[in-house]
Amino acid sequence: MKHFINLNDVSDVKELVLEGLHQKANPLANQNLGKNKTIGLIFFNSSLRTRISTQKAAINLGMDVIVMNVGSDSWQLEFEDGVIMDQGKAEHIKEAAAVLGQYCDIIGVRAFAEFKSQEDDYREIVLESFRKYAGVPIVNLESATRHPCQSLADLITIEELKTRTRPKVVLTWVPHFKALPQAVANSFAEWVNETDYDFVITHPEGYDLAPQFVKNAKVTYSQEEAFADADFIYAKNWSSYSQYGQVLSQDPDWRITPEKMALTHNANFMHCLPVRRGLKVADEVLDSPQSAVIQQAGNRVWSVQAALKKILEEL
Ligand code: SN0
Repeated sequence: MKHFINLNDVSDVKELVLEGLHQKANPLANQNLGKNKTIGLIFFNSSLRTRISTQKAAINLGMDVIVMNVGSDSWQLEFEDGVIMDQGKAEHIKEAAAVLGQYCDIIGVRAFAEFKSQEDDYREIVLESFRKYAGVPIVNLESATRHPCQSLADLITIEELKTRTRPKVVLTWVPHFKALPQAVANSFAEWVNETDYDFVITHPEGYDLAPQFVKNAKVTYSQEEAFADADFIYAKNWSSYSQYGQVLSQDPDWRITPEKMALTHNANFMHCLPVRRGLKVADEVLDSPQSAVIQQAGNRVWSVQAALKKILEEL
């Protein structure tokens, strides 16, 4: 694998999920693969799981790790071509990415949607600039539209927990007062659409995800209908795509409660974390044995370890 930016970089999703499970069973089996290789992790936004799980995976593969927070620790970067740089941004991505590529064998980048322009966010200006100018493989640590490390961990978790060969998987919108990115939901839909799971997306009107992610998934505005017979409830808030970046609803009726979980086929509860207790989901659900959120977060190590292994094998 050359890069791990989006699903187009992956030749076989099923095989990558199996690789993740294999890494989990044999965490140190490829300890020499990354020897004398350096990964640089560049964060434009906050992180807990992504930061530590990627470091852990890189260490398991024998790599050295360098972490940088852009903004607080470095120059502000310009991404537009042909501008006169007479404002706050001191360095252009053309130089910054190329220089980082001189120091690192692989670069991981986290850059959330900025919500200033749908077009800029959806053309993935930050990640694609790194791909263009760094000259080394790029790993997406959550970009404006996608979070593949999360989605791969999600599929690994579903494979571990499923009790039916073709589980019913439900992606449900939950309320939040802030405008959150669509990346996790987009990416989850994109990856689940590669499986043969029965896949349903439910959200209030106005929250349809971009069509290229929804594809042929069933969409319903009735959460109750979606939950019937579900094996997995994947909760996530996202802001509107059509009224880009806006919070159109904070309806508390969309919160996940034990009563709603009772409508399902004894479903596992999933969330990428961080989760705001009480706002999106009741404590009783998160604290119940049905909650898979810690196992899911644990699987973040094996998902990125599988992706890094594939990249290292081709370096
Ligand atoms: C991010 C998101 O994409 O929704 C990261 C998820 C992995 N989540 C948040 O920004 C949550 C912020 C909050 O205040 O709850």
